[in-house]
Amino acid sequence: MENRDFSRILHETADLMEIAGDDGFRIRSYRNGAATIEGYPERIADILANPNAKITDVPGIGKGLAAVLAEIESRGSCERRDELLQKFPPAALDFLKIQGLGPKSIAMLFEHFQVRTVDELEQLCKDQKLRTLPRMGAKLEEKVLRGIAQLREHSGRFLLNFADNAAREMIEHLSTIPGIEQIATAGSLRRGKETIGDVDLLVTGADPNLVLDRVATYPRVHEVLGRGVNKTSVKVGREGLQIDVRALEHESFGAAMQYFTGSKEHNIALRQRALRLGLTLNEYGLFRLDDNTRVAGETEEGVYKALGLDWIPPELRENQGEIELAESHQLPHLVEQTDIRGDLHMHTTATDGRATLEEMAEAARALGYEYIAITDHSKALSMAFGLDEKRVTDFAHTVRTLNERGDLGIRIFSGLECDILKDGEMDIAWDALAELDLVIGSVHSHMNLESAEMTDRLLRALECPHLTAMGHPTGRLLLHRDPFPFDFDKVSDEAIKRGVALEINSSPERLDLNAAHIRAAKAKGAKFIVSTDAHHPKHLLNMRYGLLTARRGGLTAADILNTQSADQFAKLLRKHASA
Ligand code: DGT
Ligand code: CA
Ligand code: CA
Ligand code: ZN
Repeated sequence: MENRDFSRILHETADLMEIAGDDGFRIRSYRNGAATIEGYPERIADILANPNAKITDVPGIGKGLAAVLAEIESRGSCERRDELLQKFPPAALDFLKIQGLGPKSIAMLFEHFQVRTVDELEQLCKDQKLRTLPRMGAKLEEKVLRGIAQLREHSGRFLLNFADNAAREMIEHLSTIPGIEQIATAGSLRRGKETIGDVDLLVTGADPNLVLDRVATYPRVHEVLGRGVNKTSVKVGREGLQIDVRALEHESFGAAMQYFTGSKEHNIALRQRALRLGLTLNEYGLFRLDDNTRVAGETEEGVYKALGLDWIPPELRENQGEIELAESHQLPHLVEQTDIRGDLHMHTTATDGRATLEEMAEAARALGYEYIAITDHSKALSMAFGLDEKRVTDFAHTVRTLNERGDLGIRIFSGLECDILKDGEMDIAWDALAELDLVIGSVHSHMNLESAEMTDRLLRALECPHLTAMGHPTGRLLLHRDPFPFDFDKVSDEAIKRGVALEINSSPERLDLNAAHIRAAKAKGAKFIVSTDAHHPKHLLNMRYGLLTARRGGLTAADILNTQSADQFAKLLRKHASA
């Protein structure tokens, strides 16, 4: 249980209590608790587990909430939540996930229409029934319909890191099977897609029966969905992520990897190409149409080669021009982890991070980085204890001294994740920003502006000469909040003109920019930073997900500023400052 999970369950319970019309004071205490926990620097689970620590010492957590938190820790729910889930239809939690529909409206819908399912709610909107209730109108009906479409898109999908970790654990569980040769990840996970429907694993070498039996004994399996001769599908964990495991012959491993990696669109285009060459491609191999001779299949490279193509990195397999590039040997040399020399976005205990500057520096040094930028929040995020002008200037000074002493074994750039206020003004005065090595400008509030107003806000922010990069530029939270609307073309043009980089935020909840935006901006000459937004040393490892996203966007090391050496990067910053 991470703090985020506690916070989510508290919010959810507060929402359910609001639908039920519970006491407002109690609801507020749940919500305040959720907000505190979300930004709290220590892990709530650790505090609960530590006999020498008191959870009631956390501000805003009284005796009542303390008991609730202990319950959530032990079984993922609490008494009031369970009661309300019993009382309301099972779809109540789905209703709460529909953007634009709050607990008060849901209560009214339950009362007046006795809606039980999302489908029924959809029908009500289509029949224009919502507008017959007080304070509901045509606009809300449209909003709810959009929200329902989104909910359906999101449901049954998982964040990349969640699927990645589940796959890794399953692979470890299978790795001791006698005779095993290879266990590989295929599907959307191998392509590095931002959300994952199910995990696809391929296994060679061992007796298929042994493999499929072993899958079912994985401790987190809670349902075996099906078992065939070479394939088994299971659901793991409370969340019910599906894992498909296929046991294969060595000789068809390459063809199976190719087939099950997808994407479907890429595969269809590839099969058409095979047919034009008098070949047929399936998950067992590449065969001649006339006499069924096997042409390739043991390795993926062999399959692509026999089709007259260079091997295509999985991240590019979306049928967006990669096959043509592979044919003419023009595929980009995509950025790799070893190209990355520093991480440029992270938080410390000065604001809402969980580790000190020294701890973050040590973790980054251990990863082999040459430099990091510390970018704590600015004062608009008062909940996170954001920095004001005085603290910004002091911090810049501290970092200069630290670098002069040089005993951290890694170069530190002084930075700030500066809030872009509603009107596009920077949250911190320019002369204080000028003291820093770099500034990431981010939107954290007023995300519901109309597109034109949001565009103006971002263009205004770009006028600040100290801005180095736009942080998580579209504000999306995967499976949770859509990007805020704005004219991406206009804003990225202006960023390019002013030499401001675009961030690829590697946090698995964001992966912002996405691959399509990256591609479009790269085509116009944009520069990028790939950074983790780490709030804990372990988050530095999320670089992996940002890089997958950068690769899906076709980026090479040359497109990314933090592939430069510390000196080169410092020079870039100075040049930008004096431009
Ligand atoms: P997901 O699981 O929704 O995140 O996305 P994928 O791409 O992992 O999709 P999945 O698990 O349904 O199938 C894995 C791969 O198998 C898919 O990327 C391509 C291949 N595949 C599945 N169904 C078909 C199909 O009907 N035609 C073709 N050509 N390939 C398919
Ligand atoms: Ca899949
Ligand atoms: Ca699958
Ligand atoms: Zn941020």
